[in-house]
Order: sequence, then structure tokens, then C-alpha cells
Amino acid sequence: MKITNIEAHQIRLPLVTPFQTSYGSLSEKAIDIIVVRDDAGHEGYGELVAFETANYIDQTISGERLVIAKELVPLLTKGSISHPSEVSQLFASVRGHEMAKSALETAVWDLFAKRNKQSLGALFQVETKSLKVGISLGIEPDITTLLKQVSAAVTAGYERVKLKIKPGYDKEPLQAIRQAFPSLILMADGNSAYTLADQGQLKKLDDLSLAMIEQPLGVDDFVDHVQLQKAIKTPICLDENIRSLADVRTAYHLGSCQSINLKIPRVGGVSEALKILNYCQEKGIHVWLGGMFESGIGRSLNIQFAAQPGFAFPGDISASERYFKEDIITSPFMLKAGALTLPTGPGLGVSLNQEVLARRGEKVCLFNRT
Ligand code: OSB
Ligand code: MG
Repeated sequence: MKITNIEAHQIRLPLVTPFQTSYGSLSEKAIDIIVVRDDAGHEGYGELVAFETANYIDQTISGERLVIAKELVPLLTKGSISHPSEVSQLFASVRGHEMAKSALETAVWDLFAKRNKQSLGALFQVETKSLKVGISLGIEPDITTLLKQVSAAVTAGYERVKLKIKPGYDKEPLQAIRQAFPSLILMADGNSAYTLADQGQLKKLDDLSLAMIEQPLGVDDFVDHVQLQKAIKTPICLDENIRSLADVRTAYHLGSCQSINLKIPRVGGVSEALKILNYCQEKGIHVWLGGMFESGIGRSLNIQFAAQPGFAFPGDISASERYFKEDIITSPFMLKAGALTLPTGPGLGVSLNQEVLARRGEKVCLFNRT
């Protein structure tokens, strides 16, 4: 593959309703869609998912844009690539910046699959046609509003509900959901809002039969999570601090968690995500696919990746309309009986809606082979 041109659509999409977590509220998602073109006229798409503020992890969309433009694009376009698995090697001299790397690397996977006239799912050896998915619900102002949201999600067919929690908003809302939906697969996400001093409060969640609690402690902590996991029955899942296979190995050997929320962009792309999935299967670590409010581009990748047999738990991969009234792909993902249908076309199998892209932002050129 010889890359001839790279562009980025820098857009903003309003969320259907503001989404509140322990660290803040989001009402509009900034998104960069990377378009990588080759000498045969194919286009691969990648999504930069970093937020505008550094309160989920340290990466931000403005910072990752700079890394893409100044460091990664020159490395990617230096020579010719025969397989997308080479991209992470090309980027190895750049430390960190997993989301920037992922935006380009995933675009090359799409490009490669399209050149081979294969869907990404087929490339990942997926056999299923549809995927059962879960939903992530934000912090709500009151329990009545929250229960309405859960009820709507259950009615829509979502198989699993994740609730954002924070100190002072945990046991009560979770218990209310548990009472109203005794057999629902329910879990909580602390987004690093707790410390070991909150152990007593987190222990109180043990009798709610939660599937797991996601990242209760520090964004870079492995050690305190070990202590917490020894003290509580609810399985701990790690999100924020899993940035590579090395992090999963650390967590496994220390005993920091029982489950991994795998996000392709948070670990630097598909190649690293595949390595993590393999490792988890080998070691018997529970693993499932998380989300970052992706547009149709990142969502299509997530669906096709999460449909691999190594995943057995519904991911944070809702229908497009859960977050966006207007998506940037021509056929947004719709929920049917709690499941999304896998695209079957080449690569990501989705088409960009150029009208929406043009109206929601601007296009910048990152590379042009002359
Ligand atoms: O902690 O998993 C998280 C969204 C953005 C950043 C972090 C998280 C989330 C979600 C929503 O929980 C996942 C999704 O539906 O895209
Ligand atoms: Mg999380």
C-alpha cells in the first residue's frame, strides 16, 4: 500500500442528551475523522476519539491532532506498507499517544480490508451476523429520571446496563435499579472517583449482584486495586489504566482486576487490541469491548472487532441514536432485539455522509504525495 493523501474532518456532534460522569458533563463530542487514501483510489477511515479536556485520561483532541500531524503522519508515509500490523512498529518511537496512533492505524486496517475486498469482520475471522450490545448510562439528577432511562434501555432490548457512579451517588441508584430489574445484567463505572478510603462504601455494593465495578480507583493505579479486590466480592474491571498489553500483564500478575474493558483507541489500535484479546483468552481473563461515544466510523470498527469469539459479554456499543441525532455515516446503526447488525461491505462497510461532515466542521489536509 502506498499512501498518497491523508485528510482530517474536524467536526463537532451534539449529543442527544448531556452525559454526566464522575468527572464532568459532555453535551457535544469533538471528533476527527481521518481519511487515508492509497494509489489505487481506496479510502480508509479512522476516528480520533480523544476528548477536549484531559479528565478521562491525559490525552486531548488538540494534543493528539498535533502528534498526528507532526510525528505520526511523517512516519506512516515514509515508505510502503504491506500489512496494517506494521503500523504500530512504525509508530514505536513515539511514546504514548495511543489515541492518535489508533486514529491512523485503524484507518490503515480499513484501507487494507477494502483493498482486499473484505469486511473488517471477515479479516478478524468473525462468523456472526449480529451482536448483542449493552448501554452505558450517565449520572442523572434523580432516581425517577434514572429509572426511566433504565426502563427505556431494557425496553429497547439492551442486554446489559452500566451505570456511572461517584462518591455520594452509588449504592442508592444501583439498589433502585436492582429492585426494579432483579435479573438485569448490571454494572457500575467509577471513572477513578474513589480512593481506598472508600473501601467500606464500595463493599456495600457487594449484595447488588453487580457484574463488575469498572475503574473505581486511580487512572494509573494497579496496587490499590489489588487491595480493593481482596476486600470486595464484586469483580473489578480496569479501563483508564489499560493502555497496552504490558498493562494487562501487570494487572494479571498483581491481581488488580478480574475483567478488562478493552478500548481499541485507548490501547493504540487494532494490533495491540488483538494482542490483548489473545492474552486474555490465554490467561482466562474476562474481556469486553468499551466505547468512547464513537461516531459511525469508530462504532463500525467496534462492532466488527467485538464480534470476535473471544468476547462473551455485551460491549458499550449502543445504537447510533443513543448518542447522536445525526451521525456522519449514511446508515446509522440501529438496535434490533438488543443487537446490532454487522456491516458486510468492504472494510468498515459504512459510507461517510459528506453533507453532515461539511456542515458540522472543516476539512484539513495532513499529507499529499507530490
Ligand atoms: O468510562 O467507559 C468509560 C465514554 C467515554 C469515556 C469513558 C467511558 C465512556 C462510557 C460510554 O462509559 C461508552 C460508550 O457508550 O461509548
Ligand atoms: Mg469506564
